[in-house]
Amino acid sequence: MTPTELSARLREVVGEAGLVTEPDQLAGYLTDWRDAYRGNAAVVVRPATTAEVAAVVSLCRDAGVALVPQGGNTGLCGGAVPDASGDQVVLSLTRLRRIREVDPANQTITVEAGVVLQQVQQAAAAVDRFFPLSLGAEGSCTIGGNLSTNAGGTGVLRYGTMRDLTLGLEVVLPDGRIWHGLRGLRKDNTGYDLKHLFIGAEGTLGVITAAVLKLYPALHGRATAWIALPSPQAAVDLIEILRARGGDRLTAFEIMSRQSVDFVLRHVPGTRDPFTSPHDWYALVELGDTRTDADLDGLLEAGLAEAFDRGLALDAVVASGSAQVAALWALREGISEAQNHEGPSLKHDVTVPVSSIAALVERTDRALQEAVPGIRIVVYGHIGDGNLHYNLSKPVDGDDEEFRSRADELARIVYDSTSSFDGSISAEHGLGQSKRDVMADYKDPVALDLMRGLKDLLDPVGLMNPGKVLPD
Ligand code: FAD
Ligand code: 2HG
Ligand code: ZN
Repeated sequence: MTPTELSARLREVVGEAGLVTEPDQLAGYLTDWRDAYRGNAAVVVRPATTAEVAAVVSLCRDAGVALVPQGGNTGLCGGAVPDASGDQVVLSLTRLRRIREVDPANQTITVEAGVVLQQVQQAAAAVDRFFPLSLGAEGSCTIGGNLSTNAGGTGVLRYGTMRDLTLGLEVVLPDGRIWHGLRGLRKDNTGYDLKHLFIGAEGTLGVITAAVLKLYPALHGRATAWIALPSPQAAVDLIEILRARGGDRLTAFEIMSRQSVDFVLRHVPGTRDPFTSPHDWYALVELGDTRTDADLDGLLEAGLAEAFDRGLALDAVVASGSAQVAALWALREGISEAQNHEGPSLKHDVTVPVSSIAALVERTDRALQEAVPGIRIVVYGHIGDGNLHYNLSKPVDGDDEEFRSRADELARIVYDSTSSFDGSISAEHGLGQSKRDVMADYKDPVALDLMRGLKDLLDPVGLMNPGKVLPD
């Protein structure tokens, strides 16, 4: 089938509204939001139903043309961007945007892959329920992308990752068949749990078209604090204090280095330092409760008093009112964007056991400063999950190109250090194209063999997102 014939056949399936071929309209699908990865494609196909997705997959399989699934295109590893050949077809799922069912008694919501995360949160709130996945890109990322990257974010500490929030999936397989696994069951021991193959697969094993997700009771009470800390170890100790006092009420615990906060204060309009003098580390902590009359401020203040007594906290502000809560979260959520204003951001999304966090930071910072004196280390993230974003910016007077040319060497330093604590080189962003080669050096070889075997079983011709996840 020639490319023109394939386009004509695809148009028959998805209609005029479902096909993009004009270069100016294609552009947004061919690069990621940071413009860190660029690819090429002559066609973007946008089916609106699961049956259309299945027909598109079958057509592309028959034509021998590879597909690159894409949701909100907010991923950080280039997984949704096609390669440079121009031969791949981008399969955008953003027209699959129906919320199929909300079942408050079963505490579930059934949504299609293209529904934006924020819309799921809002639909849950409308029935006095809570969908806990929360991340900076929630206004534009999609449930299909969240599932395919097994997204994490700030609620993992209490509620887990997307893997933990999913009960059932509907998937179009690379051979065009539809797996109807959309069941809202908390218990189902009828053999292998297939949904976990597709969650976190970054579009390499099939196309997720819908999911049954877990809901939780709505949180009606909330307390938020911004705390200055002397060290990452103090943050780990403070988590223990707050867990001992508040149990599951601890819903978020984020850490930020001063460098990270400096970038936000410099580049994000309207932000300001809650304290009068700078500190080396900060934590943003949140408690939540289903009851409106729970004294969460009191609980937080008692935990902080213990932390001050033990020298674990140096200063703190407990937010009064939603405007202050939003202002504190802006200091955290602005880091990713702010760093883009300081030249190339070399991103490393690593995880170690929480008990090893302090030693990881000490060892990694020292090695990085030795390699590039003056390097600006933008460490922050979900410390309660052992997950730090070990992002790097060039020294103040450094040169962009020279810094970029050292990316592999600096990544090795971060990953070797992470590995020495039995950690992972991708905590929550996935592998995409940016980390797939380096994976060969850090993943257990037997695990890699099994992954290749699964890929061969489900996608023997390599139709789904080739060049991503699996090293050559
Ligand atoms: P895309 O970027 O479009 O795709 C991501 C991957 O999934 C690609 O490999 C793509 O091929 C595949 N894919 C997409 N849809 C489907 C589908 N339906 N079926 C099969 N494969 C599919 N991530 C976190 O985990 N935690 C965070 O805290 C976090 N914060 C972020 C903050 C910002 C400001 C930004 C920009 C990103 C952040 N991310 C975070 C990255 C995160 O991976 C994405 O935001 C989100 O999960 C991706 O969703 P998406 O719809 O944009 O997917
Ligand atoms: C976050 O936690 C995201 O803010 C993005 O995972 C991290 O931009 C990054 O490196
Ligand atoms: Zn993160």
